Amino acid sequence: MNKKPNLAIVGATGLVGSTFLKVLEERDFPFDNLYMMASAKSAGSTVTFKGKDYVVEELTEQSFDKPIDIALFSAGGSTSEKFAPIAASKGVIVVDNSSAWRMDPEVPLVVPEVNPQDIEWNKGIIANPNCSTIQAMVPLKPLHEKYTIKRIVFSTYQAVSGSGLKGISDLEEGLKGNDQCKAYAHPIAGNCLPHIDVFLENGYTKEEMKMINETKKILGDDSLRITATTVRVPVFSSHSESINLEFEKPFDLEEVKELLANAPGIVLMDDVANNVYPLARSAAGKDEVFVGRLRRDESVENGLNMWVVADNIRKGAATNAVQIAELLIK
Ligand code: NAP
Ligand code: 3JM
Repeated sequence: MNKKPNLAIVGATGLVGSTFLKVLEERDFPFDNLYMMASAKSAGSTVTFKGKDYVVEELTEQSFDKPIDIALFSAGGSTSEKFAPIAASKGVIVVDNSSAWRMDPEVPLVVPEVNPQDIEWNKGIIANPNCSTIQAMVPLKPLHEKYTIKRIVFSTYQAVSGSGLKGISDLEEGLKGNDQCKAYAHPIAGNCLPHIDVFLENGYTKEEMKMINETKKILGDDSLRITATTVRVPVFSSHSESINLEFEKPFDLEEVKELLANAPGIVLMDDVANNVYPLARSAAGKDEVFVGRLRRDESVENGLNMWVVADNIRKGAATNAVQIAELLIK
């Protein structure tokens, strides 16, 4: 792209949308015109970007008739399902944060540190993976390249901000003793809910199947054996994950630490003698993926355990999408 792009933010009033704006501003993303879009509910309201007020417009089938180069979508799956193809048909490149298009074989699913080359075959829609998948891929990629992963066990501890403003409100109210359930089937305060997104026929949740299927697509390896349990916990920001890996090849633990410490987008925090390991509260507001508690799984031949934490709204959603947009204008 030679000129500065025209941008649209779809879902600009939401939690992810407002974080798009924060990240674009912090990274000084170049743009010419900027359009803010949301539902009819917030049409006419304003959002501020770089000190300027922008009027939010209702997303309609005509929204992309004006010249727009890149649209960052975070307005839910059904909105993306309907409007991403309309935008793409008008020459817009959509970076979509929902699960609507991720597994479509015509749509690249991209984590910039892992598979930036996949952006090239986009046909107008590029999907941002699920938050839990994104933070896992950043450390798994260099390990898979070097030692060849055979099997993965994901166990997640996910923040309420992943459920948008309703999830945050359920935890805030719950901490005050009001067990409201706007986002969840049960009170989240004082609980761990082994239930994220809907249950499927195989007994897994959709969130668990997103992690399994998206991992295979991003690492380009359908033979990987993967299982997952995803859990919502009473934490406001940042998802934590226990990841258990089994490799084809033997590894040296010190070499693994060095590999991860030098990989892009990772901060190694592994000094248990001084109680140093990744924590949700210290990862909040950051763009990197934090990795620690590295230790051998002594129950199998080439097994490794680790603890991986990242801000689910930043690297898990907005930052990853803005990094994709940065690759598009490079
Ligand atoms: P949120 O705070 O509830 O915000 C939802 C946004 O979508 C609001 O701006 C809302 O506009 C807009 N919207 C809803 N229905 C719409 C419609 N029919 N047309 C246009 N805009 C509409 O939710 P959030 O946490 O920001 O999440 C938004 C979406 O991002 C999620 O649904 C999910 O698909 C995706 N997400 C992805 C990840 C990830 O892992 N990559 C993480 C979190 C979320 P109004 O103000 O007008 O209601
Ligand atoms: C994260 O359409 C919806 O209700 C959105 C559900 C949702 C998703 C999704 O499936 O797109 C909420 C939070 C995600 C996601 O990243 O997969």
